[in-house]
This record gives sequence, structure tokens and C-alpha cells, in this order.
Amino acid sequence: MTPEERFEAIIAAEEKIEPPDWMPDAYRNTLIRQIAQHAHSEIIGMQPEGNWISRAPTLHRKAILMAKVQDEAGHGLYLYSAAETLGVKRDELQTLLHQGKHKYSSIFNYPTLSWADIGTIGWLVDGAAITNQVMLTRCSYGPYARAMVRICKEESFHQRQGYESLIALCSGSPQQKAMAQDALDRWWWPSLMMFGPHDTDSTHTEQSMEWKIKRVSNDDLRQQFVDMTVPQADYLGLTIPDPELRWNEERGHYDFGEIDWDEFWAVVKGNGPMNRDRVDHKVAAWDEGSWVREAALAHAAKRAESAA
Ligand code: BYC
Repeated sequence: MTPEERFEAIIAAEEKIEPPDWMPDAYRNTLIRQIAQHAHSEIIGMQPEGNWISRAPTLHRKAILMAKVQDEAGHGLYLYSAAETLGVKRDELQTLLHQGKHKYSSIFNYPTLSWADIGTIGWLVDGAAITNQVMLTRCSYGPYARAMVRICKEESFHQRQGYESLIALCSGSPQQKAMAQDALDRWWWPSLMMFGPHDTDSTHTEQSMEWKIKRVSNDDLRQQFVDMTVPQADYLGLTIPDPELRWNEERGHYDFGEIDWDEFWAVVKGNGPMNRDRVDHKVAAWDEGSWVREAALAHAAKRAESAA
């Protein structure tokens, strides 16, 4: 059996490709691209929520938010480790992010303007993330699939805490409910954009599905998310900002309006409301943290020296 045939056989048998296995360069590069983008998203995603840690309304909410933001850092670390098994160094990936040559999820380029945004991110953004990521636990590349199992468990907790926070706001004062509605108005469409372009405009979906990296297409995942989320908004007594949203009996799904794709591509290309701030903040944190990395490396070198 040639290495190519063995690779195809592993994929066909629903088994996992592992780091020492032969794999086509394009498969490796697609995984590096997707896993790195995913890792960067987790790390950049700490910023909009971190912005509210010092202003959380109670100690209880602050403790939950700190734990959530720390979880996102952990997700970034598992994912950079998974990317490293493909032969890239995490420093190289950081440099590409800092230079604006690597993408991260469009959603994190919007500002968090009120406390209700924090609950809404948990509900919608983590909700969209789980919808997208459960399929990745069945990805054909072993280290990515295994990292996703733990990440999905934590995202599920994040989604529930966000929804619970919104239940509290929506059963509070009229001002609190209005704040929740305002957050939903601003986060709804960016959340739908998280799933990426329509299948017909997606560069990578077809090949990634053939390789069983992606298991479900962008549009099918977006539909799943809408179908799951509309009843949750109804329960909260909030209105989704889409006049075209209605149940389609024949399809057994909700119909919904068209995303503003010009806005999506502007954000993806670096021109969203917060792109520049997010990357500047990340670079500053990297520079300010250099002494920690240097100290850790010096410590490791010293230990290796005394062990020799
Ligand atoms: N934002 O061919 P397509 C989280 C790009 S973190 C920016 O469909 P693909 C969380 C795409 O990269 C959430 N760019 O691509 C953290 C491609 O450009 P390149 C992140 C986007 O890869 C903290 C081009 O558009 N989740 O959960 O087959 C707090 C064409 O797209 C976006 C992941 O990263 C976007 N929204 O499918 C809370 C999950 N959409 O690379 C939560 C893993 C598309 O050719 N990633 N693009 O220059 C994936 O599942 C897939 O990469 C995507 C896109 C579904 C996102």
C-alpha cells in the first residue's frame, strides 16, 4: 500500500490521521490554517469579555467571567499544541497573527458596550461555537478532534452561563430587559457570520468535507444554530432583529434574512470596528510578557543543565 492509499484508507474507515502518519501537504496546510485561526480566535476572544471583568455587577458574576476568560486561554493553548503536531512552531503562528497575516473569527472585532453583551456572547457566540465545533470532535486529524472534546464541554458551560445571565436581565427591570434586547440587536447578525460564507462562496468546504476535517457545511450549521436559538429568544421574550425570520412548515426549519456580506468581508479583511485595537492589544501583551517567557526558558535550561 502506498502512503497515499493508506491515508485514503484511514479517512474512509473513519479512523484518525496521527502526527507521524503521511498526509498530503494540502491536508496539512488546511489543518494548520484552520487550527491556527481557531487558536487565535480563542486568544483574541478573551479581549471583549476581559473588558468587563473589573465591571461585573457582582462578585459571583465576576468569578464566572474570570473562569470563562481563563478557559478561552486554555482552549488557545490546546489548539496551538495541536497545530504544533503538524510541524509549525507556535511562535511562528503568533508572528503571523501579529503581522495581520493570519485571520481570527470576525465576531471578536465588535465592541462589548454593556454588561448585557457579556451574557449575549455566552448565549450566541458560544452557542454558535458549539454548533460549529461539535462536528470537529469527529475531525479526521486526531490531535484536533481530541482537543475539541474538552473545548466543547467547556463551551457548553459557557453557553449556559450566558443564557442564565440573560434570563436574570430579562426578568429584571424594564431597563435591564431593554439592555438585553439592544445586545441581541447588535450581536445577532455577527453571530450568524461566524459560520463563514455561503457554501457556494466557500473556498475550502468541499475539500475539507472530503477529508473529513469539516463534517457539516457552513450553511447547514448556520441553519442548525438559527433553529436552536429562535425558541431560546422567545423564552426570554426578546425579538430577533430579522423581519424575514419565520417558521417554514414545509422545510421544517426557520427561514431567515440575508447576511450583510459586505460587512462580513470588511471585518474579515481587517476593517471591522475593533480589528486594529484587538491586534494592537495582543502585540502589546506579547511584548510586555516577554520577561515571563525568558524567565521560563531560563528556568527550563537551568533544570536541563543540572539534570545532565
Ligand atoms: N471570521 O472557505 P471558508 C470561539 C474565512 S472561537 C473570519 O468557508 P473554512 C470562542 C476563512 O478562513 C470561534 N474569517 O473557510 C472564543 C477563509 O479564509 P482563508 C472560532 C472567516 O475554513 C472565545 C475564507 O473566509 N471558531 O469559539 O472552510 C469566546 C473562506 O471561508 C470566517 C473556529 O475557528 C469568520 N467567521 O470555514 C467564545 C472553528 N468565516 O483562510 C467563543 C474552526 C470564514 O482562505 N474553524 N472565514 O484566508 C472552522 O470551522 C472553519 O474554519 C470556518 C470557516 C467555519 C470558520
